[in-house]
Amino acid sequence: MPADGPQMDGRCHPWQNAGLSLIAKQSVRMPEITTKPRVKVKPQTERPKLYKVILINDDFTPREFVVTVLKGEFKLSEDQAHRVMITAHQRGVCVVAVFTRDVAETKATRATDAGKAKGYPLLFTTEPEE
Ligand code: TYC
Repeated sequence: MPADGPQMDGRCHPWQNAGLSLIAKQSVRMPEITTKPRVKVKPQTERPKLYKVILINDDFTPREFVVTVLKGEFKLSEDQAHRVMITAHQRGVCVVAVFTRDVAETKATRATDAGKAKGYPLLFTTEPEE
């Protein structure tokens, strides 16, 4: 291999190129670089994990109070709140709504505390969505 000039295929070592004048450098062809295009593009924004707020039935909290809490804390209509309450009453539990973790935990705590303030064992829990 020659010590002071481009190789036969036009490529050269950096230290060979460094000694050339500016004009000469501009005329030196750099090797063509081919890159494989990325096939899969990672989404820029990941969706946050969601958590269910679950209403648990008990034998003591008045139905109308459960409906009032559901309307106040979860912004359900009278009809939606009544359906959720009846479902929990009949089946033991009912999913109220899904939120990000912080919001779900805050609402579940506030709704549970509203029952506690009245001496009721009303309970809302949270669990992650599949
Ligand atoms: N089971 C209660 C009653 O008969 C009403 C009730 C419904 C309480 C749903 C809690 O999550 C509940 N008074």
